[in-house]
Amino acid sequence: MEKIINNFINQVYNRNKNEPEFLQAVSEVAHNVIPFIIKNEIYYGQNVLLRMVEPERVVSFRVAWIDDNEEIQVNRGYRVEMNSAIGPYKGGLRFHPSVNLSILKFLAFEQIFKNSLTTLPMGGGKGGSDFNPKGRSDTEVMRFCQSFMTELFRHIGPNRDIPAGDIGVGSREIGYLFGQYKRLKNEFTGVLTGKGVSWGGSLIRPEATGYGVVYFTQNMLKEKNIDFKNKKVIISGSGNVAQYAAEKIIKMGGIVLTMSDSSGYVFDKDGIDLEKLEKIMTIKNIDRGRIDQYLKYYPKSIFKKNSKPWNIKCDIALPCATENELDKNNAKELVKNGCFCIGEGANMPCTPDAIELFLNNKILFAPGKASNAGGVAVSGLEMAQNSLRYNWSREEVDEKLKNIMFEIHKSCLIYGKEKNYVNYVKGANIAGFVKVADAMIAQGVV
Ligand code: NDP
Ligand code: 2IT
Repeated sequence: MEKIINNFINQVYNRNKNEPEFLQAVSEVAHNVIPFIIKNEIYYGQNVLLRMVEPERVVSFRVAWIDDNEEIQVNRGYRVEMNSAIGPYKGGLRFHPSVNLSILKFLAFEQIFKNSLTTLPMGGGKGGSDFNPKGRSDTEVMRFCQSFMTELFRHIGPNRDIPAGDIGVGSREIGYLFGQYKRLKNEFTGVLTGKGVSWGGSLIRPEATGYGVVYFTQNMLKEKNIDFKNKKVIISGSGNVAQYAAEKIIKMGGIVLTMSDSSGYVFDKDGIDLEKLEKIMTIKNIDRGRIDQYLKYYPKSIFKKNSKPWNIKCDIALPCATENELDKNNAKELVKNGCFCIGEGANMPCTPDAIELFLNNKILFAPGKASNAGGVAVSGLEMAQNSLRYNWSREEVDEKLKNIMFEIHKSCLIYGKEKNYVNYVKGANIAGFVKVADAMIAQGVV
């Protein structure tokens, strides 16, 4: 078995030598899915996984724009259209200097399985640019977004490919992108999700990823008759996902001890309550500042520069910043300190050897493609509302989100249950695979 898996991974490696993040994501899926394919005749011999790792289409384009000093800037834009077997391409846009094809292909590949798990009809895609919004004025961001969309608009559409936000792309950027799309096409359609509520957005979409991570984690804890009450939780990141994960945990009676950004983390031993979280939201969303400004308001807390929070003693850890932010040493430290549950809010935040350590220690471990699927799930609900030309209430959307996270958890149990343990990684990978593979086989070799 190991030989067959390694042959497959080598084949993918030979075609994608300079794409370590993409190979990392493919390798994890291959280890779970290939043994399943071999055991199930309908998939055997169809080369479905080999087809899935080849994007249906990748577009890469120049994004030229003029900054506030009237200098011409050039960035690179991308859209990776990975798989449309079960629906139009769907996935976020990331604006960050680290963006390259490897990162977007890993994200688009993960998105295939995540979107399949949501129960909604969405294929997998991802895009973005190496543009760095940090330190840029609103008008610079607007000019960049307009230039980016002036090329992207010909590749997307409400029935073709529907982008949304990710790192560096929030409501401000979605607004500028939508405005330019509408102007170019002269059409008001649901081509992007994460829109403002007064112009086609869904209630709860900003909260959905963070809330969803907490709902999924709650489902895992419930299996062990545990809840969030009085549990010490450490969170990394202080962006969209981290903020709403923190809010939901606080409301469920948990104690949030840390939040972070790329400059370091804050540790508040008294717990970050809703009022303190409000301050963090102002610092990050309105002032577009750094997390250490928290100390200005709460001087008794601690700021650790250029560090990650994983050495703080906790019950539950939610990595909500970025890929590969939690390695094997961090995992060892967490387990040693008594942490018994990890819920990935970010995409692929734990390295493969960290995950192996968690699984070997029978830690409750939720992989991002299951636990952070609430964001894209509510994006799917936003698409449904746009098609209906109707809006559901906050309560209705929240209830649907809870149900979807419950169903994803249930799907993980189907394929992930082992003796006295649930391997959610295996469960999510196989459950996500089956639906897409069935559709691909039904649609022939395309
Ligand atoms: P935001 O841009 O809102 O926030 C990102 C946060 O992570 C910030 O605190 C940022 O710090 C930090 N961060 C980003 N890059 C790095 C890095 N290289 N090293 C350390 N810290 C970093 O993004 P989101 O909250 O939307 O996304 C966070 C994660 O969740 C990503 O992995 C994303 O793919 C994933 N995700 C997002 C979804 C969504 O709906 N938004 C849905 C599902 C997954 P700083 O402010 O200093 O940059
Ligand atoms: O990684 C993700 O699932 C997202 N960034 C959200 C994608 C979406 O289309 O809402």
